[in-house]
Amino acid sequence: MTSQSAVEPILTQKDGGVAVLTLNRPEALNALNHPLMDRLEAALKSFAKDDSVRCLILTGGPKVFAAGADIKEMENAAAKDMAADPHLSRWDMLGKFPKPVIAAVAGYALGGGCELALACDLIIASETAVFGQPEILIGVIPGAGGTVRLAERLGKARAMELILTGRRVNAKEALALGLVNRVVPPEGLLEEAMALAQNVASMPPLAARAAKASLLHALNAGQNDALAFERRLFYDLFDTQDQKEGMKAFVEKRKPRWTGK
Ligand code: DAK
Repeated sequence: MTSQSAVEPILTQKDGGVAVLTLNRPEALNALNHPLMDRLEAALKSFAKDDSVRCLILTGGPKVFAAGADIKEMENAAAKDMAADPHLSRWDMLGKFPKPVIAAVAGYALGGGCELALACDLIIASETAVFGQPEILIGVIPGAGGTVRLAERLGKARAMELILTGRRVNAKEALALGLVNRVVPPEGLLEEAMALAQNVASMPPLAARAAKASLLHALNAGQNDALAFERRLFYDLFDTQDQKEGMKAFVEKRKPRWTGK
């Protein structure tokens, strides 16, 4: 590794043409709170401009990728608070990052954590990885691209099942579903991601960017509309009792009682 800067709660590292971003909030399973997302956005902005960076790895380290957006931060929000929250726009940065991004996922990648991985171009999973969109279990829906990007990778039937039930899938099933590129033993995760990233980084950078842009363009016609629609429905659910109950129940470590209101 050539340089290292430790900026909590995101660690950044550069190795040749590859930058590694590590989510670093282990006490909350890397739950994605505002300070973490602020730092992630700042790091992405800086690496987007840095011509020496040709490929990015996003990881949560060897134990957990991310257990989602921070439920404790949004538990009491109303729909209008969510819609007016400037922090939430930070979530768009990764999907719009112009250079190839590889997610290296170990442990839980749930909710917003799964959506972060899905916004990456390639996903290398440790055998310990667990993916899922459990938002429905706390009274909401995926709001950062899950309904759009999971359906893109898995197709309607499989994405619908996972989003309607909140069921988690392990690394093996994720591979069979086409959610990830490959599965590796836990100890080989970063090494495998780095080897792939170095390979991508050795390609002519303008062609690599053009390849990514073209592939996303081909896949994403209509995606902006879909993302905006998803986000609006997600926000609206914050004016329901079921969202308050679902998130409160999570924080209080009990089963929610749904009223359909
Ligand atoms: N938020 C806050 N804290 C969390 C958390 C989360 N998502 N996940 C875990 N933690 C905290 C726990 O509260 C606990 O804290 P303490 O009680 O120790 O203070 C600590 O991390 C360890 O968690 P557990 O005790 O629960 O650990 P377990 O091993 O028993 O269970 C678990 C691990 C991952 C199965 C469980 O923690 C869990 O179910 N977590 C919640 C998963 C989840 O529901 N994720 C979806 C959240 S909603 C948007 C942007 C983003 C989003 C939407 C819109 N826009 C830009 C519009 C995203 C939304 C979401 O992600």
